[in-house]
Amino acid sequence: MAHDCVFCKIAAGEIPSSKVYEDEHVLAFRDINPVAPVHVLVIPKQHVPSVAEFGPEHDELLSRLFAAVRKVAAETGVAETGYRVVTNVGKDAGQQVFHVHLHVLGGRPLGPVA
Ligand code: D5M
Repeated sequence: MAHDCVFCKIAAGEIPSSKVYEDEHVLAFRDINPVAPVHVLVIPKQHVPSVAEFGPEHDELLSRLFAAVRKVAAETGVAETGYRVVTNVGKDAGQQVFHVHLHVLGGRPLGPVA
């Protein structure tokens, strides 16, 4: 667990969240500031600052994250209508929380990617 990481604290249950899915390695919870009717964040419980730090040792975790995305999509209904998966890396992308998270967005037509 990284010191002062809000998503590590959510993963540890120290900060409450609106959980959508959880297993031993991954947690999914609703974004506090949603930009779409469905806006869920899928995070590894392990602290990794961004996908830029992923290496071959994270291959299994990456697969688990996308398995969780599919479960979130089914659970929230957007598997039927379509959804977008986004992850921000660094300053120009506007990354605010430096703990890997996949935004799962859906529930309305999303338009072109920025
Ligand atoms: O997105 C970081 C996202 O994390 C942003 O959409 C708000 C969300 N966030 C921040 N704190 C919380 C808590 N406590 N619960 C739920 N969601 C939260 P980024 O990709 O880093 O710009």
